[in-house]
Amino acid sequence: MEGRYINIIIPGRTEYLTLCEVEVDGTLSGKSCPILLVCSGLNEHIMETNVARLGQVSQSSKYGNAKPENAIDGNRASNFNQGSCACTNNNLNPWWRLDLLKTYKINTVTITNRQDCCPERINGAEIRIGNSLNDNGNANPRCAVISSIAPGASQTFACNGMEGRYINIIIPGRTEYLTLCEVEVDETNVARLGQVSQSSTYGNAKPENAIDGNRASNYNQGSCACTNNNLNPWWRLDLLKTYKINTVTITNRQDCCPERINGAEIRIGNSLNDNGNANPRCAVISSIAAGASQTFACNGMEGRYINIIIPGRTEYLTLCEVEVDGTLSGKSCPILLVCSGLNEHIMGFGVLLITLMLIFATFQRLMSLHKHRYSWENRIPDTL
Ligand SMILES: [Ca+2]
Ligand SMILES: [Ca+2]
Repeated sequence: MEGRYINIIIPGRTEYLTLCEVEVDGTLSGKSCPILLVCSGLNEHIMETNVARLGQVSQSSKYGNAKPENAIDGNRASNFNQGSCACTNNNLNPWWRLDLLKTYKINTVTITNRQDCCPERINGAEIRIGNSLNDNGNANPRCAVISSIAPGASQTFACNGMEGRYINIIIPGRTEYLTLCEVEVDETNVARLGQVSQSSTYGNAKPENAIDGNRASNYNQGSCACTNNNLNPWWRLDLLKTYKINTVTITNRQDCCPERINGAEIRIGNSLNDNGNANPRCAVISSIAAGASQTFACNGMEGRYINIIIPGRTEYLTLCEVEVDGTLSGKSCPILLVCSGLNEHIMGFGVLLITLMLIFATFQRLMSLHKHRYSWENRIPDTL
């Protein structure tokens, strides 16, 4: 059922209406793509969290009605006349800024370019991420320089966990219009979807403290997991399903003994042999500076379990935060990419039709080959 309003009413009766929680599972209307729906049915995690829409936006100037909010309205419509693109005037160094109101770890920024005119205007634009408002936020560290984006296309830029409250897009050193039809920002930490355990627990430093979304690294802040001083101490995250792991980010304790983490190994796999510590190794941690967060690339290693173990040593294992960037395995949907790129109802349906026609044509061809061979094999004895 489609609708903007969801009412719950007790009709025809004088009554108290008490609702302890109302949760709604739905998708935005008018943006649907038949193939997208098929794929999103396969994989609920393929759609990563877009935190952009939680923020507030501004831009250096506004062309007509092309307000900055149009770039976070959840609509990738890329024809300017559809009214879903933000656009500045033709100014020097035009910029657009998203204020996420608090600091996020940004994995990717996806930008949808205008389709109906002048896609080259975006060329050279920079994505800046950080916590400073110096130069309106344009002086923050740079995630990417956009060389070009095809007309109407959505391109994703990896920012590898850069942290910041502000995300700016600026065209530096040029008098230009800055047009953004949609900006999506993903902060994905699948660790928080899992369940955790560890070889032993020191005091109240329970394993959950390493996935509480808080990197606070002073032990007394109560956000670090810690084992007792045991041989081969380990911590395990069970993601409940198999994921392809891109990176694991570990935050080390700040106020004492950062060297305890040295030599710890990150293990990823589906086996619980030796509590999961026998799974393939993603990395050996040589050291992490006190209070620092270090990211280890696991290049798509697959597994349900992520273990961190200090092998061959009696030690405390202290983890102030473990963040995992990954996607659900075996459910990847290439059609989704095609479809989300086109993102129009009719185009999506067109792709579906073409796909069905191709499958049908292939089937027909196979059948005719099979028939041909069958009749040929039968005919040989006759002709001989
Ligand atoms: Ca938009
Ligand atoms: Ca923590």
